[in-house]
Amino acid sequence: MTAAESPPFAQKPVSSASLESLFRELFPGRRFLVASNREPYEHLWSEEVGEVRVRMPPGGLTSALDPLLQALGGTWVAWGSGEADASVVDDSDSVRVPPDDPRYTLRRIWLTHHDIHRYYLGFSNQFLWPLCHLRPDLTRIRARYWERYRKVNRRFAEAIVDDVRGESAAVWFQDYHLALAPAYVRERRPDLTLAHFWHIPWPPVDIFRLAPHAERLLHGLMANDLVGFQLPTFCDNFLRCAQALTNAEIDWRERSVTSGGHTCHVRALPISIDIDAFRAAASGPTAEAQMERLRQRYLPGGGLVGIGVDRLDYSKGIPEKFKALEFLWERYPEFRERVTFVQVAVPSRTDIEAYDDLTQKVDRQTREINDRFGTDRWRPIHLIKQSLPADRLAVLYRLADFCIVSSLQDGMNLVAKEYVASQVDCRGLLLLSRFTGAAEEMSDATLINPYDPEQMAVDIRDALVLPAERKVEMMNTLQGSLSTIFDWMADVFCEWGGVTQARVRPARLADEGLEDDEEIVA
Ligand code: GDG
Repeated sequence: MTAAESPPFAQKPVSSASLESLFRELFPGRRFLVASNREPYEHLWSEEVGEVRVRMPPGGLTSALDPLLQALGGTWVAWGSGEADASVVDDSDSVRVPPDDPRYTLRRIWLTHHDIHRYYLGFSNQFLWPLCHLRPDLTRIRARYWERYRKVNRRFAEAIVDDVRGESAAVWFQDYHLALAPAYVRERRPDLTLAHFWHIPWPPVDIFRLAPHAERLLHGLMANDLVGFQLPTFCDNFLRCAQALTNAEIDWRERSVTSGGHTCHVRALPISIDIDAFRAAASGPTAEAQMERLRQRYLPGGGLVGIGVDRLDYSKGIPEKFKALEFLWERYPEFRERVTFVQVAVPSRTDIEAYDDLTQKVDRQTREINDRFGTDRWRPIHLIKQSLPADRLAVLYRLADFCIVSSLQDGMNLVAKEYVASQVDCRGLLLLSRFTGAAEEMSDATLINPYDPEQMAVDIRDALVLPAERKVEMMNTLQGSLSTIFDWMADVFCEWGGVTQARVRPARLADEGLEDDEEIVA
């Protein structure tokens, strides 16, 4: 049996179908709604005049939630960002998806130019994002950003309430763009059960307290029944913020916060990836042929190839990674012409100055390093600034002898998990920043400190010269520690179902005039 046939991953039999029955068991009679900034399908004008084509924007979460929505048949509320989105919706701004076999409703929220500038690029990405990534120096506080953030969150809430109508529902919010929407929904529909997953770090109270609207943001999230974070530390930070900045009561044993008679539970629920999808894309004859082509391109003279895959974001530590590689080639000349680095860095949020500065810095560093060490036969750094198709990415992960994740702060970091999942031959090394959520689970990675590039160069060298058997051993352990995104969803549902039943049950018993233990005896 080959390595590809016997993945050593922690296997649990969770699939979209079993998630569907789990949902129905935990949330009887409730419809399922998801709300996120990004939509799972975009409609675009095709080359043919008047024709529309559909695209699934790349993104692990949207592609993982889509089969679940397809199985449960609910509604997904999101910003309609595609240029032809408005041309295909009905009177309630909705369209059934997937287009070939419609199974659920995509309900679109329209954003104007000002909305995008102030709610998305402004409050979300120039205030909350830097604040949560411990960069208060990059925050931009503007009253108009906050006002628009409130308005757009209110619009999401109205669409949700309208879509639910007289029915009962479970609504799952995603991420930092929608911190206020849960409170707006709760005002109108106290009977709904609401959960939120916060994908990025939650900062310590000393940082969060500089938010002028800290209390409002906390109350927005506390309207949920469950708020999930990537790590226990983020849960603690959130509860400490609630304790210091609101009048809520904290129950540290239960990890919950109560305000205005409503209790919100806070849990660490680390996210993962669709392991099988990456492994399948990295396996088979087509992948192997593609791998050979890439090997010829990046390693015509042989040697080792390293990979980095990051959005071009200052939280990802790309300049620090390049500095460490520069030290590596400077101090250990034996690695020149022997180690090539491929960095996929897709530009993101390009209208924001800090991102523009970063792009220029990364371009400059690449030029300087390639000028300094490059030869006629060898280019040290290949910088790819465009999004690669998912299957190409999986092949690159498999090809790479090592992967460097050097985030300065990162809620989880899915790239680390994708690299490990795609290591069909089990020989790659993962160098992983201590400041990622992933580092908490992946202790057999080589943990690095991106704030210390000189030491990082030493760590890279030490890792590269490890005996092959040790590398296989480490990769096996890493693969054994991975669980799938479907396990994550099952964990979210179980926690959410548990807290919902605990809330609903006493109310139902009171309606029936029963004491709690009377029903247990019955
Ligand atoms: C946030 C949190 C948390 C990148 N380039 C290409 C491409 N990608 C994909 C990767 C990966 C995703 O983008 C990036 O995910 P990360 O987890 O690394 O980072 P964020 O975008 O900052 O995500 C993070 C995550 O939410 C989930 O909760 O882990 O901490 O910051 O999936 O593969 N995909 C394709 N081509 C590319 O060129 N197809």
